[in-house]
Amino acid sequence: PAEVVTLGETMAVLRSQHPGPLAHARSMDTGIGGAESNVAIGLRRLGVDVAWVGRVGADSLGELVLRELRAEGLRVLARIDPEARTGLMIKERRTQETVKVWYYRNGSAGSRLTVGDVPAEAIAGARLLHITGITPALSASAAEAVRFAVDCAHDAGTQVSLDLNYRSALWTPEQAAPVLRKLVADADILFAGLDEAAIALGAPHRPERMAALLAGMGPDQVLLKLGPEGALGLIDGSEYAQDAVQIQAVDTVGAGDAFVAGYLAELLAGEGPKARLQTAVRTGAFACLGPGDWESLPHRNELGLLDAAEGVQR
Ligand code: KDG
Repeated sequence: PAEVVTLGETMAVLRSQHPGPLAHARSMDTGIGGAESNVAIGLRRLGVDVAWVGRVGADSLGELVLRELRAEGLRVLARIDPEARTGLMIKERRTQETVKVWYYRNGSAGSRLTVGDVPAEAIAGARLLHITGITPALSASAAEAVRFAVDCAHDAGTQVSLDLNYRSALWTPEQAAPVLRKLVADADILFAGLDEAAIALGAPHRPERMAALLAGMGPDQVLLKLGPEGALGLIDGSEYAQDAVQIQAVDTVGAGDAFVAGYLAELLAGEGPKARLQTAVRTGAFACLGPGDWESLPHRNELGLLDAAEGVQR
């Protein structure tokens, strides 16, 4: 069985090749993206056996999604939904440093996930279930599917990892807060950015205080992602501060997912908190080095590349 099961929506991605308004882009690159599958790919590249669960439409973009996920070595437990299209995300590189994301995912196949799509046995046989706060925002049936997946994990003693991943295009903080709070209470491992933590808590506080408050709600591992400032962990009652790896970011979309993959891969490998955090900031940095959401994620033997003194390796 897969060591990790994750479920969510993976979309086709179109992205402009050059900075500037999309209205003037004459061509675009195609790809795929989805927070959970980004994590799954990151884990796979670090040696973890992962299953991804989701829906795509009976269309070419759905084929693109499935081909890419399979090519990355994931176990793909997908339903092809003939009644809806595969969701689409467009990335507009407006300036060299800024990317604007546009969703075309309302009523998409991925958002039509239901309890019936959730593989209870695979979750029971896994060591870890990874979910995000995106899926419950997609539809009522997707929210139910996430709840059911968590219940399956609890029944079987499978650890639950949650990334809050608040997306303002999908719901308001007021809508998200109660749903996220319930999920936090059910999670063993929690990942959040500071803004997301403040949404779940109802108000912002100092990072250390937010980590403590979130841990008080249930998870024994709370990881606050601080972007270029690194990360703060409250792990089994001890605090850990981790600096980021300094890089020249091309596109930060997907960095959070990469962080999650790095952390979880080391956790599953039996590493302690420091090693988990060190790999997490490293994989997070890798994700920022290319324009795709996951393509530049490292394989295990590449983790040291960011320290390489020699630019060319022969
Ligand atoms: O974290 C990156 C994801 O946000 C991106 O790949 C697409 O899942 C996605 C979303 O809903 O934004």
